[in-house]
Amino acid sequence: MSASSHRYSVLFHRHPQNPILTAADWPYPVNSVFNPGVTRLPDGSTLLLCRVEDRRGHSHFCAARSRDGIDGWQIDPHPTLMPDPEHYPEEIWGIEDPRITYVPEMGCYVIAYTSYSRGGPGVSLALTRDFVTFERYGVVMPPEDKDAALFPRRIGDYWALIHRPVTPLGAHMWISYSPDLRHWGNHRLLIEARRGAWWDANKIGLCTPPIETQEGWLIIYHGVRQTAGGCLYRLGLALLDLANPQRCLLRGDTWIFGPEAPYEREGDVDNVVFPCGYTLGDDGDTIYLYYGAADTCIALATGSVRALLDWLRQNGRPLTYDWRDQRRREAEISNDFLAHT
Ligand code: BMA
Repeated sequence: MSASSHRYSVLFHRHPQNPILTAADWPYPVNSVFNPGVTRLPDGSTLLLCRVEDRRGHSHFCAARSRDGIDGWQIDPHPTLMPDPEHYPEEIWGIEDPRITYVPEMGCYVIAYTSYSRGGPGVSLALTRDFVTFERYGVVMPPEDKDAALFPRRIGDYWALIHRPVTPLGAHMWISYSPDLRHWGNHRLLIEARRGAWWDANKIGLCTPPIETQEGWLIIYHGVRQTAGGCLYRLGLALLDLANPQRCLLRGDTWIFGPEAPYEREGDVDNVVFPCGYTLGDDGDTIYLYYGAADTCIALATGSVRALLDWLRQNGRPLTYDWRDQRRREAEISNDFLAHT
């Protein structure tokens, strides 16, 4: 056995300047900044659409732009997108955790975010071309649902969205389809939370939008382990079939990134790493993963898409969901849901 096989591989490296953004950087008073949506703009610069929490506990979004995605951030002097509860009552307690997908066919960015109201968290969509003006599509997945992102192109004729509804049987990842981004159906169970002692037992959710590779859609997801000392948010990997993303080809058993650094261990919510977006370097392989740390600040870790795929090939296991099996699980979940309501 080689020396290296005694250790788990390190797939993401924390940036030495972490945390790269905190509330102290903000041009107006805020409690915390975390869980940013991310995109690379046409000029190569990086835009973070940060979740900003005020001292009421409500969140809005504020854009921060940087030429190299590491420092020199230009932060909008005022909130970029505020909740609009007068027209969108589902946003009365704020908007959270944006995930940005650039959609070439539409020539715009589609932001999937959590709209939070008395009904609980739901999934809303907003479209923008410039991160200055936004067109809201309203709620597309009613509460309780969150952790959603759109695929960048149609699958066949339909847009596809990954999201995480909560049912009495657990908080699993689902995929749904739409002809127009407004009407959603053909809901399919995609990846289940495991049970018991697993790091990703009971509650999982998508992190960044799916990453298109030649081998499939690379998925980074979070698993939530509930312990006597609170929750632990960690990250794992899966791979979906390129042509038919409701087929999960591989899923890793172990987590690949978790709270270790002091700014991840301690904050408003301890022990959380929560990425909502990434950029790819000019080499097409380096992945810059931006994440909220302990619901308090924003940090960056870098890795290699090729290395993530190699790791999955070596450590992932095929989910041999056959179609009937998946149908059976979906029936179980809806029966259980009905039994509890
Ligand atoms: C999740 C989301 C995230 C948050 C995380 C840890 O449910 O609300 O916004 O970072 O919990 O508190």
